[in-house]
Amino acid sequence: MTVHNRSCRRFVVGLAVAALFLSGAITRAEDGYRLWLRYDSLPKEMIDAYRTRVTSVVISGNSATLNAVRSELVDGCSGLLGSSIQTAATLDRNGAVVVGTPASSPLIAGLHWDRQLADLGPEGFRIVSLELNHHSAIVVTSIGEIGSLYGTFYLLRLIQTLQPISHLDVSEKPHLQLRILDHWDNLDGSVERGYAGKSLWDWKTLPERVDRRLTDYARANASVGINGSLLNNVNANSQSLSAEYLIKTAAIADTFRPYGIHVYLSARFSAPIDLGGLKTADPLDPEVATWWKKKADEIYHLIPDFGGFVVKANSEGQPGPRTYNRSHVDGANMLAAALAPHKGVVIWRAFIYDAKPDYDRAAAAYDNLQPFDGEFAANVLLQVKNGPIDFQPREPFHPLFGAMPKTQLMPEFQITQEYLGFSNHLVFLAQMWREVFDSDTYDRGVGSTVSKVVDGSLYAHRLTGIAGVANTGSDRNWTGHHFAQANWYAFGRLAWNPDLASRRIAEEWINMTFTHNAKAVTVIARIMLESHEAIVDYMTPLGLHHLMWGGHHYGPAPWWDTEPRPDWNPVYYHRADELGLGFDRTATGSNAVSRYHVEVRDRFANLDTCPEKYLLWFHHVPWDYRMHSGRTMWDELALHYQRGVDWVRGARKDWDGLAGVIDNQRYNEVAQKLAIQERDAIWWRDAVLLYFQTFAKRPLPAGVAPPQKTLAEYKAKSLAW
Ligand code: GCV
Repeated sequence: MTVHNRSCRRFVVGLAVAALFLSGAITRAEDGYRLWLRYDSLPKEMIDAYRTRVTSVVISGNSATLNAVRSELVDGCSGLLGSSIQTAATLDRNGAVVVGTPASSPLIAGLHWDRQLADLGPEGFRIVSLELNHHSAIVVTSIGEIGSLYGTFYLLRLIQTLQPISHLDVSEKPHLQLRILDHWDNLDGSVERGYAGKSLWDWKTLPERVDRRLTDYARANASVGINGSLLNNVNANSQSLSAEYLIKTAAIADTFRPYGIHVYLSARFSAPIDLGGLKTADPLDPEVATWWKKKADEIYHLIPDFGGFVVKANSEGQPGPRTYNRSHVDGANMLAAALAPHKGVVIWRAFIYDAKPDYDRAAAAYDNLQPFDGEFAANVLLQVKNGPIDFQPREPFHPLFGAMPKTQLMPEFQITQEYLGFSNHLVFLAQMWREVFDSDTYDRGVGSTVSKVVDGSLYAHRLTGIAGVANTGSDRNWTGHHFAQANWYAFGRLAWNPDLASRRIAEEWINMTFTHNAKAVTVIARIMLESHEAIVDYMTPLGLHHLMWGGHHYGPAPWWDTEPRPDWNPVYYHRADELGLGFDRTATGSNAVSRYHVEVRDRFANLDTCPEKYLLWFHHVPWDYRMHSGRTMWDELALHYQRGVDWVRGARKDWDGLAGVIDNQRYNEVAQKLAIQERDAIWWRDAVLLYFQTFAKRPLPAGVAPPQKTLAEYKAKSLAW
């Protein structure tokens, strides 16, 4: 090719690309980066209904938050309505969206809504469609700028999900105060139990360079009301509290502040020794207390709205007050005293389990902490995992909920799928969290649900909160699996209101993220809403738990018995023998069931009344035990595994039917992940049933497919992810 030809071709290609851009034929990559904040044009037939209601944006004031509101609203409405929506200085036509606080906006001040807004608080908001200065308008307002931002996202969501906006009169406020994403991110950029790439925080280039992505992360969080980020792993490195790293953290906090997100840090209990050169970290040592007070002062000097410390103490090798023969209360309250003058909180994790001989891990956190009810300082929250073991596909609710009325408990959920197929399996976790929130603790009689414990209403608690272990990372689509984004979204929505229905959350998310096509929404919602039960079926049905391969926790290894601690081994949990299967946690066994209120205890402890979904959690059950279906336990177990596999096959078919409705890129990427999920579900069924069959010595019932490999083959190599 001659030089002339080459440059000629380049010119032609350039022209073609330019023409494509001008014609709008090149659209943005559908790589999932935009999450649920896509703002693509609504279906044509819907746009007109909104265009008359939204013609301009009126926002006075120029704070960082109000500027964020302005750009979100202008971008969002312009994109959704397919025409450029401009900001206007005054209300001079119909269809203005007026946003702000009574302090920032004279128009809003003139409404005299101060009392109602004060009741809703600085994060709550009102959205009202009304006549203002003889023009139709929508007012979005709060006494706090962050409330106005939340209201803005709420209004955008209404439009994104095709809800009517002509007669709005909405008042909302968060049910829980602290709504935090916990990042188990290490300073080297790795993420413990992270399956979506590296950490979002690039400690090497901070504070000079702050990735634009952090602003998008903050927008996504604010859009669902998440107001806190724990930046570092609870298996903490003291360096996170060093002067060098605090400056980096301050740069992140500055980026998050306009979006109402407070940063938190995991505090390693031995930091006074590691960083301060002290000889001890004994919480009752005055020098130690002084070190922490000075550290708190240093932090708040740099980050005035710092949230507080999260502490994993005396658990899985972490140091803590027990190292010095002090109690968890001694440790938590000492840190609380350092933070109290700055209005910071201590979030003390209840994930504490000892390895006493013959103890049951399911009772350990309760036994360690319940006796201290009422002794924690006012700015301490106890962070309790949803169940008593460790984020298993299904667990009964943690017995501490409903057992510490004088202590502020906040639940810890795991959004990242450590035990649920990493970022390969489609599972919508709202279903699982709903089950926890709806569980009745009976502490104040019938209806004392976990959600009432958590939102403070059962015990009239002042301080409330919730944490979710994040599933985000540097992957372009943030979460590795497009559907894992739904779990981030659902966590935020439930943190705002733990009583929301999973279906509503799923349908919102699908409309915002994938499609408005009604048939497709129905299909996708069904897949999502059934997915949790299905993963339980092919991983750990009937109350089985912790059957995962040691260490990485991907795939089955019920035979595993080589971990240094008995309670890290699957054999500890399933207790299979020739007689039957399951962990006897009744009075004839560990009696961990006695930690629940009598009504719950009696129901779980009785073989006839124990819900079958928890059967093998609480009972060692004979292989021939008759289940409610009339089948034997062995047959029922095997059929659950088969049902899980069948479900994945069905979901694949359903997804295939969406070709052409979902953009190619995301359609194909999800289809590929579903293929992996089917492979894994079969592997789970076969490996677990073959292994348990060596004890049960019974054939597989009709309807269960024969295994694809031998037990020896399954034992030889773990599933790859
Ligand atoms: C951060 C489980 C996980 C650990 C995690 C721990 C915790 O044990 O496997 O990676 O450590 O929970 O919640 O502290």
